[in-house]
Amino acid sequence: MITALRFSLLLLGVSFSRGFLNDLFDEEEQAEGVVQASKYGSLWPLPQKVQLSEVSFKLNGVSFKISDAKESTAGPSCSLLQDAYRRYYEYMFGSFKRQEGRKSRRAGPSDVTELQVWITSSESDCDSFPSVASDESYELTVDQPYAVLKAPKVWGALHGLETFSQLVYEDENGAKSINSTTISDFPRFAHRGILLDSSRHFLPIKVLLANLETMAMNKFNVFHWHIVDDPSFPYLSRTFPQLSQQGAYHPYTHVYTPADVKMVIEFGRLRGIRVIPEFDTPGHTQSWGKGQKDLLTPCYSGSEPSGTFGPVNPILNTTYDFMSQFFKEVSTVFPDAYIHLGGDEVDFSCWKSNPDIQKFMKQQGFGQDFTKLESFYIQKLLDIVATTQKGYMIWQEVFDNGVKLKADTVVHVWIGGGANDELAKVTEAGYTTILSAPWYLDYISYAQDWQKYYKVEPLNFNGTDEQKKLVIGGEACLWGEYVDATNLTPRLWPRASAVAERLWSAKEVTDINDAFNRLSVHRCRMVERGIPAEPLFSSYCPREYR
Ligand code: CP6
Repeated sequence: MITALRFSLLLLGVSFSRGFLNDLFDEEEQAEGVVQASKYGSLWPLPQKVQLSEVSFKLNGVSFKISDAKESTAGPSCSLLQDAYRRYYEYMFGSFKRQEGRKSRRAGPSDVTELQVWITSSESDCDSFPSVASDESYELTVDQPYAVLKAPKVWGALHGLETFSQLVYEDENGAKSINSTTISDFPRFAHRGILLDSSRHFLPIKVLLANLETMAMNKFNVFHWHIVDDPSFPYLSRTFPQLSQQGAYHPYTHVYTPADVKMVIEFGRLRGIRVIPEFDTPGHTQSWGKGQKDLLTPCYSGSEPSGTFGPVNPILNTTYDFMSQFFKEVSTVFPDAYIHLGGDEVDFSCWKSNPDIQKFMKQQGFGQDFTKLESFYIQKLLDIVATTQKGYMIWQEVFDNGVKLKADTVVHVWIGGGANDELAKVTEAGYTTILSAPWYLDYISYAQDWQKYYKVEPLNFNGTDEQKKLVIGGEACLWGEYVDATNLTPRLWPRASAVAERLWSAKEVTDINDAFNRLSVHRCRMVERGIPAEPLFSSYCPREYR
């Protein structure tokens, strides 16, 4: 009985104080790990400024509307917003069909009958793609009879709709309720990403879309699509269709067609999420070699070719002709201003074994320093990609090897040991950077590892304020060796939610117990929305996954 009560109180969330709960629960119920009501309800990630009051209003699903404010610069023609209104209406009240059976009730004096969405900037960005510079801020006032959501751009409005939906709870009679609230919110970091790997295992479009949807629930705004790698090449290139014909696990069932890619990009855009593809070279390219003759370096065993292949062959003109054509296509298929070019973990043993490479090294005066050869390749690749008008992101090794980078390059820090020193070095050199080293979610362990991700402070390195401004965010990485459609979603959520709050909320938001209480309910909300997010600890949800 007391446990059932505890959860109905949780749903009530903000309308009861801690004192009330402390009186109600005995010692055992206070044991560590028991979910308690946070004064911030189930808000996740926690907004920058929240003022909650005890005054509560009812919401009537039959009459409640989300509408464009009269003064808004985005109206009924903005399908991004209209789609979002429909999505959030359904998350709050269920689909229209489910409503039909219910008796309609007239709006009462204590009702919030409408959420008015007001885009204030003359350019709403409704038909644009999000970028690292997008304004994601919003202000939300919940009052009677209207709630008002004000945002300069549609991107802030999307986040504000999610926040509004997180404020809605059911009272003891199951009536939808919301408290009088004022929120002013914006992200701490501009780049808040998730890396998924569709090469080690093919990830069906359905899985990618479900995760974009969940990213929006957590205010993530970058999908880093590590689309190809050694094991398979599922990207269907119009220019080089043989790459996936030969390099995918299956040439029709395990590929992303141009239409599939378009769908992922638009689904993301409608949720304020950028899609940044990664085409990692010169290492991690075994699958490329199957469909593109002479692209990879032949390895030698003594004086004979061994029949195996190494990284991209950096000494042939044909390599650069291929890369030019390939990245020209990629730059038109993916609208984001950035492409991730990889450059990590290049294995030099094959290059060392090859007599033609050795000869080239001598000619160039590289000696035995193969990082110089690696940099030679990357430098040419970066120049090629720069002609497509795209910016690029690269893994940290490219910076470490001293490659000359464009000023707007994003250096991606991933190596666990010394990540803080690396951030200091990269920002001292004046480059923008994002952090992934502490957020390798493919590593699993017993117990609540979300707490480890949560406790990371990305700016804990030695550097000036100017340097710290160059840390534009981070990404949680879920590499694909041990995940496919069967287990990806529960492995990612809610563990990635810990990273979401670290990248969105104020630096001072570090109370791990409060985080546990809010995240437990946030996780149940994801479950209720059909996302099989794994539990944090012993607990139950009012509406379990089925
Ligand atoms: N694949 C690619 C990987 C990894 C990287 N790049 C990786 C390396 C070490 C760990 C996890 C993942 N699987 N292309 C490094 C960025 Cl611990």
